Amino acid sequence: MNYENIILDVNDGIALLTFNRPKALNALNDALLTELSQALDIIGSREDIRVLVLTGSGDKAFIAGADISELATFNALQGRIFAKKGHDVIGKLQALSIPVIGAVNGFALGGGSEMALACDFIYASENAKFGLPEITLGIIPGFGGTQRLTKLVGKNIAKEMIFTGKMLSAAEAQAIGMVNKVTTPEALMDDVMKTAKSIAAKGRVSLRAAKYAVNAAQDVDITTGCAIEIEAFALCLASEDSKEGTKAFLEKRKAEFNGTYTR
Ligand code: CO8
Repeated sequence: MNYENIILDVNDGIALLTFNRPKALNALNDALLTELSQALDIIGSREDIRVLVLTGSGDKAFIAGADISELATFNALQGRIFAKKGHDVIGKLQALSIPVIGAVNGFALGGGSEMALACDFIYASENAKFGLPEITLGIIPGFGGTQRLTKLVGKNIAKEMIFTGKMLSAAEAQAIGMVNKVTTPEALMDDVMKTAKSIAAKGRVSLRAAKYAVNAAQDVDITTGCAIEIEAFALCLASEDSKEGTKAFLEKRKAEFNGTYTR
């Protein structure tokens, strides 16, 4: 499929999706969100894709937010429709059953931080900047930032970031738990791909079950979460991968997971 605002490459089970509007620092316009939604449908339906990595084109930005030139023309109803579209697409990203890594290579502001927050985890380059500066535009985060940031870092830190609109360095974002690892810009993609390859070599069923159970921890009480974990654990035992993983250990060799859902 040909895209104008994103680039999708798949190699060895790893999909690399690059936001590609470098002249606008990869800002999210309506057309980009439509293409992203289509690409996520394709990624979600392809059994050969084990991990998704998101990054921005150029060396300056991951995503500098929603496209302000588009935003400036919206009335309240158009704003509602656009916010809903962003929520639907970012919700689709979060709901992917495969692991998603955000490779944040520069500005991740507004909708850019909100996109990154829907990834399973984030690696960032030293020049990355995170923030929800919407308040400086007289609006508030509209692609899930008030919710996902608050759940991740707690309400007081989220409120300070949202009320002030201030930017955080990659190191500051790591200190509050938004970022797992900070690297040099040159090392970012190598580091992300190394982790992506390590994950892609694991069992597909157990990865899916692990993501499902950890995501549940965000939304349900501990009793329900533990019940979900028990069922997800049991499901793993119905996979070829669990047979291969335990057999390989006992035979003192590396497991070769074939990723099948069936037994
Ligand atoms: N939208 C559109 N264009 C942008 C955006 C953006 N978010 N960010 C940068 N650009 C464009 C600039 O206009 C400029 O274009 P041109 O060269 O044609 O003048 C080009 O990218 C380069 O940008 P700068 O010259 O500004 O580069 P600097 O290095 O000086 O500054 C910054 C970089 C700090 C990132 C600066 O560009 C900036 O502050 N950008 C805006 C950041 C921002 O406020 N983001 C939040 C947007 S609102 C949002 O995300 C809401 C999400 C929910 C929406 C819900 C919908 C209803």
